[in-house]
Formats: sequence, structure tokens, C-alpha cells
Amino acid sequence: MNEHLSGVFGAQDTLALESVVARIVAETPATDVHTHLFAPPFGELLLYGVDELLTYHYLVAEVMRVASVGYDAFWAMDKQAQADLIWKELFIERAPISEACRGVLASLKSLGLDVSSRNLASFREYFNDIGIESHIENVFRLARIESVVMTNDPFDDAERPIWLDGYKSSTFFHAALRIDPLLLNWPSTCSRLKGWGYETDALLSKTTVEEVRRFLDDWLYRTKALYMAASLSPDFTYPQESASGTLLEQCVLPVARECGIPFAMMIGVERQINPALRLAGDSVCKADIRSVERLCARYPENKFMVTMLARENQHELCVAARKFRNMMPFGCWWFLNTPGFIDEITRMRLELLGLSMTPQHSDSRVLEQVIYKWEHSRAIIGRVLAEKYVDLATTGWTITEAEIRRDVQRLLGGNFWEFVK
Ligand code: FIX
Ligand code: ZN
Repeated sequence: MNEHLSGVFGAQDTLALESVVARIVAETPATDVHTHLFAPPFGELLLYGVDELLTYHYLVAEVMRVASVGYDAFWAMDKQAQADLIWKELFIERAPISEACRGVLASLKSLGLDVSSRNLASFREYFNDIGIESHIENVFRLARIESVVMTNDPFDDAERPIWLDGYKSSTFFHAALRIDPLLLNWPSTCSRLKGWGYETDALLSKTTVEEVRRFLDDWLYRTKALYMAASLSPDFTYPQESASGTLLEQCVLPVARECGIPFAMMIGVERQINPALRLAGDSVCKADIRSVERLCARYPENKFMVTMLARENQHELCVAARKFRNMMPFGCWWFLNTPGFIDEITRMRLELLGLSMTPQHSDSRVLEQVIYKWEHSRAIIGRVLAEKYVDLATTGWTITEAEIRRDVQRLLGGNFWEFVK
């Protein structure tokens, strides 16, 4: 009997190993550690359906390269007209081969729609009057997602009242406290905090520092957030003598430490280099890894989740993670969430870090995107991982199916849960 039939794989079992790894990666439930999805009680903040899929900001950037419509005219259209334009320009008049286009089709296909019909009206019909709770269940099942982490912004006027009304995080939608305005725009945040009853002043007095901590404590308690997070520009430096530097060191990090939660830094986004594109107008630039390293070294009691947007930062980030156990690299973020980069980055991480990282998050903004983003990522992670087990088997080491399951479970959620707990 072949060894692999009893669940043990060695050097002779390349093909069996490849197929078992692909299967395990495809079927292991994942935690999606960073999304922009919301639980149903958040109402219109939860985006779903084909018009939302088509008007995803990744596709807005792509359509504006080819359509003759001006920016103002595009934004003056209603959502359905924007979706019609994107469908016509990117799906009908040219083959939809970009990752964002392909993603729309992959998600629709998984939901059981016949994309070869090219019939947008019939896709719309599918979503009309869909029961959201059962739809979420179906989407999570298709994506093999057991839960997602939302991005919860206490400064967002649409979101804040829902928390203040007593919303409690559910098992399927965990919270993450997003604090960009606190770190990036202190003058305006200071006056908002004052308006909400926190005794803050622009000069960051001792009382202000205590009050900002109280604000963070209140919101961490309210949301039961798994981590705090901010996305930061390529110019982010540590240390820095600024309100942002003071708030980070005297408020955010001490509170994160006391609560035992990570601070997630998503570094490398140059916001609004083309404001006419709105949400699609952000870009990327290489950031300074030394700042990440200095933070990890200076605060060994803090935990940092880090993802970086520039491909050029990925190798440095891997090396930094080798030096600092209090840092968890995660995800292939945004412009790196394409098959070629996922392959390259996952391979590099496995080779430099072994299994001690979180290879992917989806960053989905529209519910059904979790289907394609996870399907595509799982295929690549499975392939790269299988290659690594085959290399391992070549040394004479044997590996069991149970060990592969254990490793994949770590990659798709276990490492994250261990890190945040
Ligand atoms: O800052 C972030 O969390 C980014 O992921 C988003 O702002 C960005 O617009 C996005 O959707 C990327 O995938
Ligand atoms: Zn995001």
C-alpha cells in the first residue's frame, strides 16, 4: 500500500501531496482578519449585490482609464448607471481579465449565476429581495469563512450611533477599532472629542492624554475590538516629534498594552493623489521599515500586526518579523492582492518565516468579494505550500495529513487568534 493512502506523505508522493494540500487549503475555514464589511444591524454600511461589486473602487480606477466620461459626469450618475458603464466598458468592450474584473465573475459564478449569459439584468434580479441573513450565511459558506473582522471607525457619523445604541459584536463579525483620525488629524479630532465630553486640549496636556486613553478604553470596551488599527502614509516615521507621535506613544500603545491587544499598522498608502477619483484616488509608495523595527524594539510588550503596501517593502518586512516576535506580518494588501504578488509574497514569507504569519486578508468592501478573494488566494497559497511540503519530503522527512491540516489552520486563522488573545 502506498504510504499516502494511510495519510503519510514522503518523497514518492508528490502528486498526492499536491492534491491533498490543495484540498485542505480549499476547505479549511478561515478568519478574515481585515475587511470593510459590516454586520446587518449596520444597515446601509453593509454593501452587497452586483451593482456594489461593479462599482468597487478598484474598478472605478480601471474604468476611468478607458471610458470617455469625465470625473464629474461619472460621479453625477446613480450607482446603477455607473455599474452599467463599468459593465459595458470593462466586461463587454474588452475582456475582463484584470483581477478586480475577474473577481466579480468568480463571485457571481460561485453564487450559481451563469456569467456566460453576460446578462447584467438577470444578475441584478438574483439580488433583488434577497434575505440578507441567509445570503451572508451562503456567502460565508462558499468562501469557507468562519468570521470576518470589520473596520470600525468611532469617528464615522453613520457608524457611531449604531454602537452607541448598544450594538454588540457578533460571532461572525468581530470588531477592530480604526483610529486614523486620531493619529492623522489631531486638531479636528481634539475638538470632536471635546464635543463628546472628553476634556481635551490641542496642546496634549497630561489631562488630554488621560482623556484620549479614556476615549480609547470606552470604545474598546464598547466594541470588544480584537485590535486597534490605522493605515499610515509612506512618510510614517518613528520616533517623531508631533502630536501623532505623542498620541501613539502616550495613548495608543499604553492602552493596547493594558488591554493585551495588537496595534495594526497598514503602511504605505499615499492618500488622494488623484482626488477626482475619490476612494479610488489613493496610491502607494515605499515606506521606512526602520520605523517599524524601532517601534517593535522599543515596545516589546506591545503586539504589532503589520502589512505594507509597497512590494519593495515586503522583503524587509519579512526580515523584520524574524527579529521581532511581537510583530505579525499579515495579508497581501490592496495593490498586492493580485495572483502574481500573492504567490511571490507568500513564497517569501514561508521561506523566511515558516508558518508564523497570516498570509492573507481580503479587505472586502462588498460582501460577495470574500468569495473570489479567498478562492483566488487559497489556490495560490495551496500551490506554494504544496511545493514547500514536496521540497521537505525530498529531504526524507515525512508529513501526515493531520500535520498539514494543523499548519493550514494556523495560516488561515490560528496564528491570528493566538496573537490577539
Ligand atoms: O485603509 C484601508 O483599510 C484600505 O484597505 C482601504 O482604505 C482601501 O480603500 C481599500 O479598500 C483597499 O483594499
Ligand atoms: Zn482596508
